[in-house]
Amino acid sequence: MLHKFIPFKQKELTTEEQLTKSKDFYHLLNERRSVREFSDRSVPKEVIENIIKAGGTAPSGAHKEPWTFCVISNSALKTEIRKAAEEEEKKSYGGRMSDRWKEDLEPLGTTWEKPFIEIAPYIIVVFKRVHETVEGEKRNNYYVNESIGIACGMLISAIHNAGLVTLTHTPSPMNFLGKILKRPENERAYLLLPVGYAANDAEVPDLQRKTINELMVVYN
Ligand code: IYR
Repeated sequence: MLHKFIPFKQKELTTEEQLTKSKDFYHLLNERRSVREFSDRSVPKEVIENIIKAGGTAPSGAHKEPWTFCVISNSALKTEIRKAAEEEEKKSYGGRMSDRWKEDLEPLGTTWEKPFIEIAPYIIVVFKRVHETVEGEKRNNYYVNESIGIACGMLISAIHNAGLVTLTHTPSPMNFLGKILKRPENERAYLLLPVGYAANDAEVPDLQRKTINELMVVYN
């Protein structure tokens, strides 16, 4: 059955406002960096809730919203997750990743050690819901990877906008997360994000982003 449709009122901006707002937003996002060294400074719970709500505004295939955001602040759980993640990472860095892959990671200085999982006040583990069960019947969701990728992008932007830092951590394989967090069988771990403040002595690599000419191809 068709949804009830309601009028859509677009917020009108002047050209000047469009120019300023688009530039300011770009500058804001351009300041975002993946940070690997965290402080244990606490973050208000309501800020985390607002961030999660922002992630949940993402578009999704047939509006199925195929995501669950698990927010972990419990120390024992964080320790358990860190241990399990490092076990997988040790195997990955110790041989599962190709030599080329390890060469590509070398300039970033990443290793199998993931202390940020325990130090950051919050860990968000994003799960994708591959199907729902309606009246006992399995129903697949649509464009799950696209939908959840967009939601994570919005979540990361919201984290940055709130003056916090994060890192997209992808221990591989990630199925230990579903087990530790006792998620239902229709959910698969997608991304692990520590959230908090950067350590005082945190450093990031001096990276350059692609220029507009490298990013954009125009067809007039
Ligand atoms: N998942 C590992 C390895 C890793 C892979 C890529 I591609 C990175 O950009 C960074 C790390 C880890 O989280 O360390």
